[in-house]
Amino acid sequence: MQLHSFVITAIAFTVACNAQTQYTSTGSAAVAAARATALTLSPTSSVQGKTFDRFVSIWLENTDYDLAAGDPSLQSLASQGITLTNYLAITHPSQPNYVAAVGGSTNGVTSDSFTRISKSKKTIVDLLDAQGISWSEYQEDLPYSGFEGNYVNQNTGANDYVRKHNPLMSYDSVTSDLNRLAKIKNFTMFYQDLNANTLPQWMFITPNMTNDGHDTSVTTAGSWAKGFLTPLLSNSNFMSRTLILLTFDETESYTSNNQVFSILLGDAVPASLQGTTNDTAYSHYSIMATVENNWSLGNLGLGDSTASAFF
Ligand SMILES: *[C@@H]1O[C@H](CO)[C@@H](O)[C@H](O)[C@H]1NC(C)=O
Ligand SMILES: *[C@@H]1O[C@H](CO)[C@@H](O)[C@H](O)[C@H]1NC(C)=O
Ligand SMILES: *[C@@H]1O[C@H](CO)[C@@H](O)[C@H](O)[C@H]1NC(C)=O
Ligand SMILES: CC(=O)N[C@H]1CO[C@H](CO)[C@@H](O)[C@@H]1O
Repeated sequence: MQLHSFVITAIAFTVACNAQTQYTSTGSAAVAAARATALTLSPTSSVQGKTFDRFVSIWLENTDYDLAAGDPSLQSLASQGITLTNYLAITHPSQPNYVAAVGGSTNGVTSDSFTRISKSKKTIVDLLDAQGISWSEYQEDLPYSGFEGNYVNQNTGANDYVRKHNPLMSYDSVTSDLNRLAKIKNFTMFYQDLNANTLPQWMFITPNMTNDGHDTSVTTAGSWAKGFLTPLLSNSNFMSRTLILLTFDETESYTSNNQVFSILLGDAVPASLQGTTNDTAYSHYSIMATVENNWSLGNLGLGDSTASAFF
């Protein structure tokens, strides 16, 4: 119970802060107190899937297809996987794309503002939990597991971790459950889980506002992605029948058809398909469709039920 009250205190503080600062920051004293007691969980499982036993989404930000396709780091990754040449994001701006990728619908979200989606709305984690498939999110610079606000770089004040890029965080069906909040973790925990061989079977990875290209450029985002993934591609604690989707939340341009550069990577990609392209029509809803198909999860009857799966 003590833990619970700390968490509530942090939330109350965050919301109070919000009124003055438009949710850009949370006081470091409250963060330090909550961090000391925040519940963190790293459950594992080994449910065999049809095509893969682990699925990893990694999202970069706001880049038009041609610009991403021309980036040398992304080209280098693409040469090791399958480039999806007809993959569309769902909408603009960022947040509804993230929300839709785990819930099969934008759930009425149309902006990047702080939002909460009714507890009655389900997500992919309801389907994963029902089959005992372990999951976690890894959000770079989230100050502690389950933190519900935004967090700026404590030295520079720059945007760093943002709630709008955390797909599960807007769902009350996730945040009302402390055991679920405890699986929304940061990169410190990612490397701890990697080294301890306790990574889950489903994960969503969001780099910070520098590394995802949002506040920088596709050059930074591509170079981060290549640097992050290269050691993982040969680490057996990460790579064991693993399928990785590297994509962008949306295009920068609001007048294009929202085609985003997307690559499938990992040892679940057959060697014969490495360095190939695939022009099947996919969207962010294909992420859920792929996972649901692989583990026979059923679906939410939303965007996930009509989208094509990658495999
Ligand atoms: C990441 O989260 C863990 C668990 O809550 C926390 O102990 C750690 O301090 C966090 N790391 C950073 C860099 O904030
Ligand atoms: C984002 O993370 C990198 C390390 O991966 C760090 O160097 C950078 O300062 C972070 N960006 C911000 C705005 O804190
Ligand atoms: C690519 O395209 C074909 C349809 O031509 C599809 O059946 C196949 O499974 C697709 N997926 C991948 C990841 O190659
Ligand atoms: C081929 C196949 O359907 N494999 C597995 C998919 O996932 C379920 C778990 O939900 C397994 O029971 C299947 O064997």
